[in-house]
Amino acid sequence: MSEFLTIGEPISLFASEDVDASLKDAVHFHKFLAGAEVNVAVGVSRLGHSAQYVTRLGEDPFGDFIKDQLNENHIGTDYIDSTPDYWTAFQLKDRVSHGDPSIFYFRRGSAAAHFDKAMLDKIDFSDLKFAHLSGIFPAISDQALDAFKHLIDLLHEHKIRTTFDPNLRPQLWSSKEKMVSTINALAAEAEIILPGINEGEILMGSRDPEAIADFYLNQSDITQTVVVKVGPEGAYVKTKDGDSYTVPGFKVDHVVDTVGAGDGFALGLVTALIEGKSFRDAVIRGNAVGAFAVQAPGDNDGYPTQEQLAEFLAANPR
Ligand code: KDG
Repeated sequence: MSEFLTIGEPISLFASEDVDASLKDAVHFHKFLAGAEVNVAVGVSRLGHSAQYVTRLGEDPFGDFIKDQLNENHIGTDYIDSTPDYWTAFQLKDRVSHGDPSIFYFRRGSAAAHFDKAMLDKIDFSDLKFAHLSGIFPAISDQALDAFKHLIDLLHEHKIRTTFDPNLRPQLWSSKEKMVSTINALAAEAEIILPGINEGEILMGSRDPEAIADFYLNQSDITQTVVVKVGPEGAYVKTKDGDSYTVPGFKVDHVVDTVGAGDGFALGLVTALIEGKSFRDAVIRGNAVGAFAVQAPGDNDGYPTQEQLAEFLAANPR
């Protein structure tokens, strides 16, 4: 088995190369592997840790592309099956000179949305050290939500450490109320929760990092630490025993694309914890991988190797 596992919907991403052109007008696109959870698996593997990715693919060119990408990135595919009945998802992303790009999905009723939870009973949990969960997979269908809850039960049974990133995607939910109540209930099952500051406003009506952390720490005995991502300023950490601190982010001269930075943060944190680093050092690594991510056009193409990360941290000491 692997040290790391995640479940998600992989997506073929067509990222526009035409700066500030709308998706309607853009003509040049580059194809990448994307999907929040697979992004994390890519980065974990690039940093030298074994990773398994759980999903369902369609039997189509996008599914074949994703299989190739997973193999090239040395990500385990033991818990992936495929179906001829549904397509593999894809998405378009525009290229902007400032701010966050817009995304258009082609994913409703996808193969991953028809994930068969019986696959989860095949998982070998023996060497697993961490599982990363995100609010996207449970949003894609009721079937995926049901499978996600089953995976949470299995992770608890096997006493596996978990991170949860709310990753709010309002387009995927039938209502804001359902999104908020489901995401907060799922977050309560995780040891470490990684909300973004903008998500706090939607999930508990606050942009105050401490109030966001307190909400999650008070709602569950399972949650031990909350890390609120505050963008380029870094991350605010609060633990169950009341310890709190802020870890500043790294300055980046030229931001190419912000998507994938949150996933980069998660993978930096998780890999450092797998390696037995302190929580503060894990947050520093999370910030560092986030800084790498925003300098590349795809979601995960900027994530560093061990050598690149070590060089960066040596040149930018904290
Ligand atoms: O976090 C990056 C993701 O937003 C992107 O890869 C696509 O999974 C995706 C999603 O649903 O937005």
